[in-house]
Amino acid sequence: VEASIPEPLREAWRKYSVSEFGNKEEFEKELVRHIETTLARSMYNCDEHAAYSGTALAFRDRLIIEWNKTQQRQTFTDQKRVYYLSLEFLMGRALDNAMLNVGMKDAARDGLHDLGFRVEDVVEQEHDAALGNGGLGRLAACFLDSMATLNYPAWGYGLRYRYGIFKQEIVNGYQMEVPDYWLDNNPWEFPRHEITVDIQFYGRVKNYQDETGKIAHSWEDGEIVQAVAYDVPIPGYGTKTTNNLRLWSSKASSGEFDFQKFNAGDYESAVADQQTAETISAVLYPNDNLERGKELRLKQQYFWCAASLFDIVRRFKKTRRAWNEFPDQVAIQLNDTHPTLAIVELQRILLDKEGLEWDEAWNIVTKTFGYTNHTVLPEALEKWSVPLMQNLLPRHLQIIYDINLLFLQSVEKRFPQDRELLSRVSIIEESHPKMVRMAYIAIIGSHKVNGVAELHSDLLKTTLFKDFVKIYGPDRFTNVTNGVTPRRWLHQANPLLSALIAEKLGGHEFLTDLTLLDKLEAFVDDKDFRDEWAHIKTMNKLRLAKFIKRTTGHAVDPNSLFDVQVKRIHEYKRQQLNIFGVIHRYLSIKAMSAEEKKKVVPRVSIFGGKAAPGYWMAKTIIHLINKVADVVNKDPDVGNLLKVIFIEDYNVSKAEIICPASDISEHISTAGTEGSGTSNMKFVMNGGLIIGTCDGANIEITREIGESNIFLFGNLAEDVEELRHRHFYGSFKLDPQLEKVFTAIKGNMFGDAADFSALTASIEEHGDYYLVSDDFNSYITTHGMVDEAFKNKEAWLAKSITSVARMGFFSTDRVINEYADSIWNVEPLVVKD
Ligand code: BZD
Repeated sequence: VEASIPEPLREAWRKYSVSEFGNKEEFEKELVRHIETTLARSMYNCDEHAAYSGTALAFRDRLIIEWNKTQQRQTFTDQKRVYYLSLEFLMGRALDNAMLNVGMKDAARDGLHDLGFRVEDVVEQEHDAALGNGGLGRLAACFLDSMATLNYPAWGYGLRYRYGIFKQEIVNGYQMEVPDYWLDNNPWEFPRHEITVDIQFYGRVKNYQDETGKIAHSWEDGEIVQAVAYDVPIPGYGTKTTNNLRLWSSKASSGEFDFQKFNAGDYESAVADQQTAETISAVLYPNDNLERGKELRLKQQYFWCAASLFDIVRRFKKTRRAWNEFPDQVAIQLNDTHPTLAIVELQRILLDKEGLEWDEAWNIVTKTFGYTNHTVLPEALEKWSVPLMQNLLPRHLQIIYDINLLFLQSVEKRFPQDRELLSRVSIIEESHPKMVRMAYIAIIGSHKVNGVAELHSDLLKTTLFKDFVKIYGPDRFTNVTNGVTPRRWLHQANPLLSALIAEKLGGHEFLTDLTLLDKLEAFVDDKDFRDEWAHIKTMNKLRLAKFIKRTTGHAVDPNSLFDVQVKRIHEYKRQQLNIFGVIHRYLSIKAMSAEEKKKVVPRVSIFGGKAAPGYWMAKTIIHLINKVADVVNKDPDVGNLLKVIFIEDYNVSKAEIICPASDISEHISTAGTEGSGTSNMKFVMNGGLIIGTCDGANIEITREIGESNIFLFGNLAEDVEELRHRHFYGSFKLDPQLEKVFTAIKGNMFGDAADFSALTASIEEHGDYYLVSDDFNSYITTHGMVDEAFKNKEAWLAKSITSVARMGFFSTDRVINEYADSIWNVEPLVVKD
């Protein structure tokens, strides 16, 4: 609906148009106004939480003013936009980020101080927005930051889950899951109750002849659920651009249907329908890298794709352009296969609603979409059962069959008589029941497919998607190595280091051109600089030590070597390798004489991460870590030489404290299994060194920072298959040092050995799929080298500084520019003041 104010009246609007606060006093005025009126509090009952809400509202006003202007600008210039479709946006906290991005943190700090608050405490009041599982969701959040900072006209589209990723509690060493209800008092979203889309499910397809005599299809009956838009402003750093993240919430449609139910006195059943509708956006699925084929998940996917596509098409139609211009105006990026139905939905809209011919429609579709793959793990590849899809989305299944038919015909023409090839690349897997392979739709329906690190993209081309490379040629497949936003992961998480770098480089320009970090190398030998660098690491370790003391009760010594592994718990990420290594270290220390102990480098092994609630083996790993901690931390033979800490409920805001405080962090996945990894980048950017396998982005990090600045170990990806084969068909021999570790576990050293038997058996008896035993020796030896290196403080510092100086490549700004140039073909919209 157009609701524009007529030109003669606009002068009054302009005169009274809201302006944003520009200094400390104006900020204070806004803060007090919000506390006293919006929140109905006063100076007599204003606690830190109210101060947080007031501050957030003041900044929110600022953001929305710029958001409005940005949207007007983007509409006015009418250039191509990017739409990033992701089921997950792991945003973390927004306030600190907003203050830093708009450059008003100092004003806020001083203003809050005048009114009796510390900005650090106020920032702490915010609940993390945790609409994601791990790397994939956090990558989407970093992308939003970079797209806004680089002034790209870009929107994110996602789901507004009522419950984000669960909160993890550790009870007697076991993980417990508690729901994360986060929406009360969330100041960062704007409900757009006027922006709604009706979404259809179930029903049937009717074929009819249209006016021209052609057979057409319409999808009829079934259920309607309403999608309501909630907008979250995304401020760029040091720019006026404030982009939009649109999250859809589900609601019962207020249509004829339930109206009748209410009228017929069927009140309870009408309310129940309402709740069923609201269930769609109720909860984020907590599995990472595992597909379970639940109908509600498919409903979520379609609900979100259909609402987003409707919105995008509506915006395009306002421009009154011809349909063939759609791909010149719209680029849609699929964050993994979760939004693959968007491809089918756009084809359906063009065919059934807009009346285009198949070929013309399909040409538009394939030019519009790009698909990013994040994993080669077979258990993570999305497949949906044909009967399920037939029932929920009957018209979409028809279209999928048509896409498949035309695709297979074209393959058959190019590779006649290759039945094997046809069955391998068919979208439909001929199993019982038949399954729809979503990745194949995503490949066939996109113009570019990318992996997230070089090794990963190579593996896609030579294994999973090999046949498609043969069919389409290599150009459809490309690599865009991941990154992280330096605004959150350096400037916000590590203000001391950011300030020191700015002092040396003469300003904060490196935050928007991270390659400028290379200028730091000139100071590697500067004594004062090195001292300050070392001092900052100590301060950050102290901050983490305080946090650990407060949350776990354990005192850790900041002079120890802090060894960190924080990420989702997964067998392929091999936290079990790490904890077995810790046990090995523990046994070695216990066997030492007092003299020998004097040479030991004291270590704190820090773990954090959630296990998917149904992933038993991952939960067993958490249990073992906690049991080992119980024993080690109170063993007087060990004292400060080894501490084991499990940080409960690892999330984005905890990562901001943990990353700057590590000496060494662990990125030790079985070679060839980790798509990229992104915490590896965060740790190195903060002056920590890493121990890692030749996997994912570790390889490119090594190339950038130099082999002498990283501790690599373990078998290579190219050897994995052969080793696995040998485990099964040859003889399996447990590594002798690992055997000692297992003997300790089986002797009940860490509680009832039966609790851990699945874990040891997976290695000894079930083929050691993740090569823990094969890599154990190399892992232990390399940790010995880490200890030796840490003793030489000066050499360690040089490695730390040099590595940071060479991390410029891993900014998401570089990543986004690559997507923009090679996949999206969009230009930034630069803003003049
Ligand atoms: O994506 C991760 C990969 O495992 C990392 O190697 C990579 O760095 C990041 C970013 O590209 N994948 C995920 O985090 N995947 C999920 O969280 C996920 C969630 C739901 C369903 C399937 C996977």
